[in-house]
Amino acid sequence: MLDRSKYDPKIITATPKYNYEQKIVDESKDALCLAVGVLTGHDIEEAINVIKKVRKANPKLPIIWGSWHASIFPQQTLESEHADIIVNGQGELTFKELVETLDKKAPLKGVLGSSFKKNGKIIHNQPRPFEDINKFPELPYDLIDIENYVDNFDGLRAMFYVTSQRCPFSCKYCAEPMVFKQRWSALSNDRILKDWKFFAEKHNIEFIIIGDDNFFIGEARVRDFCEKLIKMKLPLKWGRVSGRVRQMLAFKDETWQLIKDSGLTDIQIGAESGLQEVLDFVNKQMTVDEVVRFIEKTRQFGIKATPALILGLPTDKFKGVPDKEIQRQLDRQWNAMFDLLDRCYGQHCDYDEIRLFAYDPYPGNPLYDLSCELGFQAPENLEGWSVIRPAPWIPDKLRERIKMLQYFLFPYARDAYQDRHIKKFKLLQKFFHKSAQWRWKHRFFALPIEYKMYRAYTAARTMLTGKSATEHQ
Ligand code: B12
Ligand code: SF4
Repeated sequence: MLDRSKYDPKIITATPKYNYEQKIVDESKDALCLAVGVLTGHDIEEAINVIKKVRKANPKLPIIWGSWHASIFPQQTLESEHADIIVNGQGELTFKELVETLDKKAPLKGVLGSSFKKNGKIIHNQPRPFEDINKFPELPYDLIDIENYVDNFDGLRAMFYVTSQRCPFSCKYCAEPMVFKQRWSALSNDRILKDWKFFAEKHNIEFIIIGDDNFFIGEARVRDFCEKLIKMKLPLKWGRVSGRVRQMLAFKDETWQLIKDSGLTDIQIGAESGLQEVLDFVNKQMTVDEVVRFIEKTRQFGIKATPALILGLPTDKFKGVPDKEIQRQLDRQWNAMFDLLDRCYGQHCDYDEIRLFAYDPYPGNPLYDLSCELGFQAPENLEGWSVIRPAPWIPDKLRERIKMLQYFLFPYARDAYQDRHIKKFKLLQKFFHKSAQWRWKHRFFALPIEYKMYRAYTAARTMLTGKSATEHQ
């Protein structure tokens, strides 16, 4: 967004690939400002560590916080000594204006979408209206070393790409509606495909990982995109795309075929829960039956679907009831999850991945407010948010079971378990596969001896190879 004839912006990604802390400190010495983009959680600790070093090298340098955490907690973030200015919501125009204002040493009052500290007082400017992202200039890829951002996806050189900003829906566990007020804007298809051509031709990128909240908004947009992509015959595939069940089920079969023909490999969906009342409570706007139909649809077109499920989502049934009743609700969620998975995969465990999580109260949404009512202790300052605290109503035993399913049972139970898993110790692998399928079928999870064996086995491998258990999968 900055005028390159006046400013020399440096983009430094926090990656272990190079000593980014030192780079930031060095660049900050004669800079106009340091801006950090920080999610809630561990990012905060990392940012504070760097900022402390920067403050030593250049105590007067204005520090700007942008991205999710500062947008959800503008006041609390600015109460910290580690922040001078925050950007709330869409950052492009606000950041540009802040830099220009700082450069002119002009007052920050009136810079829409920002808040700042003056003589110890916190001042919140008015919000900035959400802007169509096609009005922003093309991304200046020359500012980064693209090789540092190339990922490996199933052996392919992969690049992360975002085609749209935000989401028009309002799930009750998500901060999007609070921060971005259900706005949505997508790049034109021509602009996206120009970037993809550049990646494929200039950087030999073979796979695009889509980072959008919700790629499949507007059937006409999707069709046009796929038709153009097919025509261009680019040597790349795309995937890891998030979609919503009900919206995609409404697509015509020809659209599904186009999506498949354009090289899409997989779609990620928030299946969330097997209990309809939970889906309704979190305003998911879909039914359990629709999830089952969605899995069938993707199977029909040879596209992989990755459902994500959450256990321990609180509802109004958790309020003012004894622990025994909460446990009963958790058991209902557990059983309904297996009922749903049986309907989806009872015949074939032909999934690539099932993602399962214990609910963590992330801030900025109605479910988080309910969590506080249910005894969740919210951190009182910026530093406190470095660690995501667990929901107090989810017992350790359930957390352990969730881990067992996520890391062991679901990966091993799938039909194609051997494709992804290491080829050695075949007998042991076969035993894991059979026991995982048996446990799923009988819903018997006590005495998880083979899970303990698996953990010992992956711990030994991690020690020998330095790779984590998830990397082995
Ligand atoms: C892709 C993605 C990932 C990727 C990559 C993450 C990364 N660090 O780049 C992966 C899979 C690794 C990931 C992991 C996690 N993610 Co994630 N992820 C996303 C996703 C889908 C897209 C991010 C993106 O690039 N958006 C597109 C850009 C354009 O939007 P943006 O990032 O919001 O940026 C705009 C503004 O926020 C602002 N802005 C952003 N940065 C900055 C910086 C400055 C200086 C300024 C001024 C402004 C500014 O301006 C931007 C342009 O308008 C978002 C949802 C979403 N759509 O944002 C969730 C999201 C960011 N993830 C989230 C979470 C919770 C996580 C995890 C903690 C999950 C987990 N439990 O492990 C981890 C944390 C990993 C980490 N610390 O980085 C939450 C964050 C909530 C929060 N309170 O912070 C989100 C919002 C999802 C959600 N709706 O709840 N994630
Ligand atoms: S969870 Fe996904 S679909 Fe729901 S509001 Fe958030 S981004 Fe939108």
